[in-house]
Parts: sequence; C-alpha cells; structure tokens
Amino acid sequence: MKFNTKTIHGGQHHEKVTGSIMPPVFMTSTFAQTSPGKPVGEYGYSRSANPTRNALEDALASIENGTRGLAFASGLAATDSVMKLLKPGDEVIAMDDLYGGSYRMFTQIYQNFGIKFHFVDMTDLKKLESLVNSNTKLVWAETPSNPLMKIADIAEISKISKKHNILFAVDNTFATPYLQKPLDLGADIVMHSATKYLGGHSDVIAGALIVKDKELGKKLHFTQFATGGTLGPMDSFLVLRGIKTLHLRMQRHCENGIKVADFLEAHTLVKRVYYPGLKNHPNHETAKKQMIGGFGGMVSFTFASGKLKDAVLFLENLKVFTLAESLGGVESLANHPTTMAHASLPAEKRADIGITDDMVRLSVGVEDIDDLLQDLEQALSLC
Ligand code: P1T
Repeated sequence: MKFNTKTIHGGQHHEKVTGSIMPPVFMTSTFAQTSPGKPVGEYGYSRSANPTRNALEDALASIENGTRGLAFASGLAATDSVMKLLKPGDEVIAMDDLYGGSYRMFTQIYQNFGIKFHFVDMTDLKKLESLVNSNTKLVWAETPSNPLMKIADIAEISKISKKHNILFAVDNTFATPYLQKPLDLGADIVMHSATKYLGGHSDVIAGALIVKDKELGKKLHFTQFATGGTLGPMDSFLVLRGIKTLHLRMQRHCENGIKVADFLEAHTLVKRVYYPGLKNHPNHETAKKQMIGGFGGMVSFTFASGKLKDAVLFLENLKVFTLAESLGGVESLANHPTTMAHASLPAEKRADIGITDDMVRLSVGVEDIDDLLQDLEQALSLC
C-alpha cells in the first residue's frame, strides 16, 4: 500500500458491530467482566488499552512502517516513556538543538535520577561517536531540529548506534512520515508530538511512539501502562482523523514552505534563513537523501540588523500568521524561540548553539501562498 493510501486505510478497519467507517469514541474507563479476570471482550481497563486509542495506534504503526504504535497524552509524555527504559548510570547522547521542553525534561528531571546527557551537534558524526562509552544506552535525535533545522543523518547514526548496541530514537515531528521514515533508515524508535502535523488542526495535545521491534514495543507499552501517560479516546479520535489528510496537508506545507524560504532569503532585511530545502543549507544533501518529496513547512530566520526589536515588531504586526506556541496546524503560526519554545534553555546554551534573540520561527500553514507572502512583506516593511 502506498503512503497516501495508508494514511486513510493503513492499520484501519470498519468497526466490527455496526460497520461504522470511523471508530466510535469509546468513552469508558473500564470494561465489564463475567467472572474475576474474565472480561466480556478483549478489554479490561482503558489505561492499558482502549479501542479508540488502539485504532489510532494501529494507524500510527502503519504510516511509520512499524509493528506497534503507542499514543500518549503529549509529545513529552511519549519521550518520558522512552526515558523510563533507562537506569541510573546510563548515558544519553542527544542532539544539541532540541525542542526546549525535551531539553528541560532531560536536564531538570532525568539528570536528577542519575542519567547523564551529552548534547552534541549530530551533523558531526565523529564527534557523536567520540562520546560513546560502555554506559551509553540511547541516542536521541530531532531532525529537522527545532528551531535551527539541522539535519541529522539517520542512516549513518543508525549504523553507529547498531555498532555499539545503543537504542536510537528519532523525534520525527517536523518531517512526519510523509517525508521521512526513520524506522526504514535503521532507527529503533520514532517519536512524535502528534499535537503538530499528525493532528494537524491545533485542537489536541498528543504524542506517539512507533517501533519495528516487537519486544521493544512490549517494553514501551509497559512503561506507558505502568506510568499512565496515555491518550484519551476523544483525543485519539482527533489524531486519527488528522492522519487521514496528512499527505494532502504536507504536500501544501512543503510547497508553501519553500516559497516562504525563497522569499525571505531574497529580502534585504533578512540575514539568514534556516530551511533544509535551500541549496545553501549546510545539510541540504543529507536532507535530500532522507526527506523524500519535500522539506516541510518549518522555516526559521534572523534579521540583518541582529536586533531583538525587529523580531518583536515583525511578530506584533503579522496579520495572517498568528503569534503562538506550537506548529504543524493548517494555520500559519509564528514563534519567538528565545522567549517561547526555547525559553527553558539557559541563555548561554542558546547563544552557544546559535538561537539568537532576533530569530523567528515560522510554521507555514496551508493558506494561499500570496496571502502569506503579502503578510510577511507588510510586517517586514514595519521593521
Ligand atoms: O507539546 P508536546 O505535544 O508535548 O510535544 C513536545 C515536542 C516534542 N518534540 C518537538 C520537536 C516539538 O516541537 C514539541 C513541542 N513543540 C512546541 C510546542 C513548539 O512550539 O516548538
């Protein structure tokens, strides 16, 4: 089955009793038993399994070419369940450019439990491998990364991880399986903030993990079930509904994304544009190799003036783009990483990796491109 069919049919089936095309929203915490330990059907308690969540989880497994999907209450709850595979003394090598909330979880929660994190620019494979030691248990990459759009070479990092027997997890939120399938490239775990492109309509907070290895799937289901960060039935329904149009939306996000990147690059007030589809992007060749069919809808840029005041003026004056946290919905959003998505990074860490105060991150939506470019032009003209 091709991807554009999988989003609609993959791992999905009509509901058995009525033939309902979409799964009913099974709003129940528990299921009746006929005798102790003998449920009427396959289900016992919704933290462990719920039919609507299972319908989403099967669809997730299908679109990422995995064997098992797991749906969580948020992207961070999904990440949290991966971290719970680790023990004190274990070490993690993570991308230096990560969503601020992932960095916050690693450094302010799991570091306190005796897990050591090394943050590295994963576009430098030698540097990455030099950090591996006998305690290294997990490599965590975000590609494209948030907000600098760095591209980690998934196939090459998979080889290094396999050589040293380390789990390799990829946060695939920005690319989605429409563009990139980490499990096919050798990664062990795919993670999503399903709040973003999978849901696609800015109406739900959700997360996902998908794996190929069945034993690993069982272990992750155990951490999900035992610690309880599961996605509710209504939210599962919304993400499943979103997935059905993922390919249509992503096609337009990619078409609009490159046009916005080209427009910004040609603008005299703009210093640097961060978009993996641009030929001058330092990792463009890697992006071309592993992102098939486009480069997504996320574009960051900085101002020629280098001034925070220009970024603020620009953001205050947008009319079609909305200044807001998050990304990946049908509507265009704009974000100021320093004070919003990456405020939880210490200022010196942000400066170190190049997240400057004059940086703006755009989530380019699926509106008419003329309206988007006009909006960017009028807001820039006020700077
Ligand atoms: O918000 P939540 O669903 O918990 O997802 C966390 C997360 C994980 N990974 C990436 C790459 C993300 O971008 C996010 C959430 N990001 C934002 C809210 C943001 O504005 O960048």
